[in-house]
Amino acid sequence: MTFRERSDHAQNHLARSILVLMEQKKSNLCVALDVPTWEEAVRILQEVGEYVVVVKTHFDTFPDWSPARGEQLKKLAALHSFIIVEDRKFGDIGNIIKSQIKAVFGWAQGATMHTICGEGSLEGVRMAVEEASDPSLARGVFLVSELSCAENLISAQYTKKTTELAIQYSSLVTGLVAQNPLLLKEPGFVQLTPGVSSKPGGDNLGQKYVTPRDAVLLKGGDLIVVGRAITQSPDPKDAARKMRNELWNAYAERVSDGV
Ligand code: UP6
Repeated sequence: MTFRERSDHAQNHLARSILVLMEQKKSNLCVALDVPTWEEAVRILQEVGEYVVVVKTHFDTFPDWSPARGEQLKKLAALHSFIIVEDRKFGDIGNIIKSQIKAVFGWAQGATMHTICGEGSLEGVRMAVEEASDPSLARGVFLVSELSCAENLISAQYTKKTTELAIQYSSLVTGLVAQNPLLLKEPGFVQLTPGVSSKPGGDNLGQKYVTPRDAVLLKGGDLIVVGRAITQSPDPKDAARKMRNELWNAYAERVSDGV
């Protein structure tokens, strides 16, 4: 199915928005905005904004983060038509997740979270969405169900339970952070797949990379996260353009194969 067709199956508003935007921009690229300074972050966004559907942040890595930075991000998102997802990977009890997600929803439409605290944490998300400043805005969470790094501690049972939670809370859940096609029978979810670079391999801290093509065709990724392969390239704009084309071609191949 195409992303457009899948958007009709989405129970979560943010999933629907992302699936529609991917088709509009002909892009399934999410850039991980992992750069050392805010100035660099803004410069990169101005260069790559047109090629990306989602910008993934780690706001707590910016030493001078403030709510004003969030407002600036929102303006850039409106200008270049992208969606902001904060990759804080929250993992606390529902009462705390509620406050954390509510704060992030001031400037981001999506956030990532672990499911280690179970159902209560998703009930916290429900309250955060209901209490957010503009509840009509599309918002949602990605559940971390698998990780890209070597020897991580997530078990098959944990992944299975996380997939079940995604289905149980499908109005709040945008998709899964995953390395395998876990939600093939649930086309309304978006699979966010990191660990991608033009050259397979990894870094010296356990990160593992596959090629853009393998991320889409073997791992079942819909929205593919690329960080350093773009942000540390000598020409981030050109790297983003090439990555967008490569990922979109792989998606087109997948659709034509009927997957
Ligand atoms: N990320 C992973 N692997 C996961 C989940 N999230 O790498 O399983 C995130 C990292 C980083 C980005 O937090 O922001 O994706 C990958 O960056 P890179 O492409 O520079 O390695």
